[in-house]
Amino acid sequence: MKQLLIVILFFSMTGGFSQQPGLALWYKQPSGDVWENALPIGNGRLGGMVYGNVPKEIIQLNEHTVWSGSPNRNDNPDALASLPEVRKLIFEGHYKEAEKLTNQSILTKRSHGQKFQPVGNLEITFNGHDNYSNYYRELDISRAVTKTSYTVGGVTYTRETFASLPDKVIVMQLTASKPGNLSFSATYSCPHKSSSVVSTASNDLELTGVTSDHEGVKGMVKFKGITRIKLNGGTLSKTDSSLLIKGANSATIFISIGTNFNNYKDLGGDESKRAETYVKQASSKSFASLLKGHVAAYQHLFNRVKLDLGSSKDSQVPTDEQLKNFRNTNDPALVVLYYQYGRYLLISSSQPGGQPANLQGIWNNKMSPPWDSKYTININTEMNYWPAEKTNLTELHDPLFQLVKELSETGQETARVMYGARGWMAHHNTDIWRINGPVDGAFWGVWNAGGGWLSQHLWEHYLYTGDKAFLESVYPILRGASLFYVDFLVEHPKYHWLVVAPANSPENAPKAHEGSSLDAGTTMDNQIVYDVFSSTIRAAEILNKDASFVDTLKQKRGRLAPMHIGQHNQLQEWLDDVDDPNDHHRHISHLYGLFPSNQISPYRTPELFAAARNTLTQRGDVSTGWSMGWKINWWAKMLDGNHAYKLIQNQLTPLGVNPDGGGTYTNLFDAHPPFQIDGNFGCTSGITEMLMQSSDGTVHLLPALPDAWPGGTVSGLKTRGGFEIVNMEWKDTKLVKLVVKSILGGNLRLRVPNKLKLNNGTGLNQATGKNPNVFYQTEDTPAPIVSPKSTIAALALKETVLYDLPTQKGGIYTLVSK
Ligand code: FUC
Repeated sequence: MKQLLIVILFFSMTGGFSQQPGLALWYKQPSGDVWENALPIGNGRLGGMVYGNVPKEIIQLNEHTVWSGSPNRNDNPDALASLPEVRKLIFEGHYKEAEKLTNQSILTKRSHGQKFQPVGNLEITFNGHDNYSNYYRELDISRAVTKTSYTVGGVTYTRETFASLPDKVIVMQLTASKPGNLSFSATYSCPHKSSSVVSTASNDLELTGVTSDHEGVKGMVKFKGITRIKLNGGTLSKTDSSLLIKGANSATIFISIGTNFNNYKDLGGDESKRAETYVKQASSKSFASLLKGHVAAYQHLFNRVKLDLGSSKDSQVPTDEQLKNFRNTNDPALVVLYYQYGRYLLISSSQPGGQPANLQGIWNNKMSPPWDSKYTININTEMNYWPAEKTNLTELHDPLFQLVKELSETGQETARVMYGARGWMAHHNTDIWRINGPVDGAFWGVWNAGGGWLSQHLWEHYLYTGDKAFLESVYPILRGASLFYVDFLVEHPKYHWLVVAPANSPENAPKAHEGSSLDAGTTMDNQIVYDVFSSTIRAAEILNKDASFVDTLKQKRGRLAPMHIGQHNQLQEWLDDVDDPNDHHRHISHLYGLFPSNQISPYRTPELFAAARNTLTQRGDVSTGWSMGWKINWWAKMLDGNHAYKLIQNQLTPLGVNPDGGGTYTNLFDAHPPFQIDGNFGCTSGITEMLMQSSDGTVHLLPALPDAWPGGTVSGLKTRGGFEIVNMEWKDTKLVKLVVKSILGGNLRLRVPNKLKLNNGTGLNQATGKNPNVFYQTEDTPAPIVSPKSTIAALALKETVLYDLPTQKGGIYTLVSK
């Protein structure tokens, strides 16, 4: 009896089955018919939402290439002729007229982007299981496995499901605690008009379909799903469209999906052969060996980072209750769960060789999902990849690099036919066909920095890894992004800087523009062009090539507009001082310069730093999910841990509680609302930035520690310049121990909250001058122009200690507090 009690206590404290306490989402009730209650699994190629329902289980299925349409382009060649007039109208202040002409002659006349579509559901029916007890379900993110269990008539039924990383299929094992008690039927449902479900002579269940036509583009992605069931005991029979299992001891279900998609311009693959190959290979293995292979491949990535912020009794309730209580309790374990869930979601939705995580990662049950679940590249797609490098998942960045590479191919034609420019460009959206024409409307779509911003991810990857061969291979892409701006920038007739025109500051408009967002030389565009030029210059110098092009870029960069501090002591969003201090718009695009870029710094640009803080305060906290995710990063860069934590509280609030704002769904998906995965990734990045930053010439440790986390440990974070935080421990807000591995060698400049020494007792050198480590070079941000009405003053900063530690390649250094 005593032993039983201990077991029960253990289960209720750890969340039941999960192997690492705290690293499971767990619930005492099934999902019902709410998709956002279901638990996501994925292997980068396949996505599944496991409902854990009892009499009728549903696994909603996705495959990364199942998109409406087929290879297509959507440029509008009329743009070239109207460009001078659109620019003239903008420069003369006729913004509404400029918008009208833009909508007529620049906006696409073809597809506004295609839709990421579901494959269908696998539905598994258990007759007689309506009355059940002891219900439990979980997603164990330490192993990437879901589990559902319940009891009916004295028999305990258990299902374990995962999307195998190495074996390319989804696998579900069903067991009954008493032999011969497992009976169920399985079929597919499919929302596609052109689809069919049949059982085959070899006892498989097959789903065949073709994706939708959309906006004049014919749907031509063919997909094939095959479900195979292997039994231990019992019998398998079938109807024309379902499989029937009777009296088994256990069963293993293999779900395989293939499509004909080869790449954005080629649909010549054989979907049937692919689906058959995957199912054949996987079903020849035992469940135990599939599980073992999957967990090993998953943990190879997941286990690289460990975070412990402590726990409390508030952590020991089901995840939905934790979420409900979070903002009124002290539950650091939910922060850790949410943090690691971001890493779990990236591992599950973005694997080398596959498509990048889209607006919903890889999980979507709608034929017409919000914003087509495509790639919104004026923030959302970039945000998806913010955790990749710093949380030690560098290879998962690869699908985004592939997308950038493909956009640099398709975007050359766009640059040429629409704008008469060399190089390549993309506007604010793209899809699996790598369209780059402007979509949705002039207000949103005529933003020319999608390619520029995305190209910075290539440069960042180099800064983290020091991989010169990679830099060499992507240099033409960086160069092409710069070349576009070399040709596209024009002189502003009033201010005489070189500006992007037409432009907008994503999805926001000054009041004076009467509803038109069009402008020239918006702050975000200026910052992005500055970064694109700077990284191309540095890449060319590192690779020792293109000297005359570097000259051109330096000259042009010198003619870009500097940042402006306006009359409300704000960082100006536009060249004119027209910001409204009561504007709570979700985008604060001009803070791109603060994060992810490093043009605004507490130490190098104190006035801009103060202005950025005012802007953040004026815009307010609660907003859409992703906006709050970005704000966590910004407040971390503001070195204000408590404010960053406040944003975590706002984000980790059940949907519906924040008035006019987003939050989090029961399954911890981020709520814009609707579900968008960017907010999950943004928050994971932001929590990292609270603990460690490496963008401002130093490795800054505990830069934004909130009062809520006085002690903790983290291991495995990566910094620019190839340092790995093997372990960092803090107590009573003091950094007590640090173990750093130097992968590339070079100077490690540390900025820390308190004095440290090497563990052999040797003192550390106080840092002096510029950091000689090439990966820590920062550009000299041009001095801002400050409004005569502004009273901006530098902020007082918390004292920190700066050290220089010369490191050797492969060296491991242990530091302790003094
Ligand atoms: C941008 C944002 C919206 C949403 C959409 C997918 O348009 O302004 O809030 O995130 O992308």
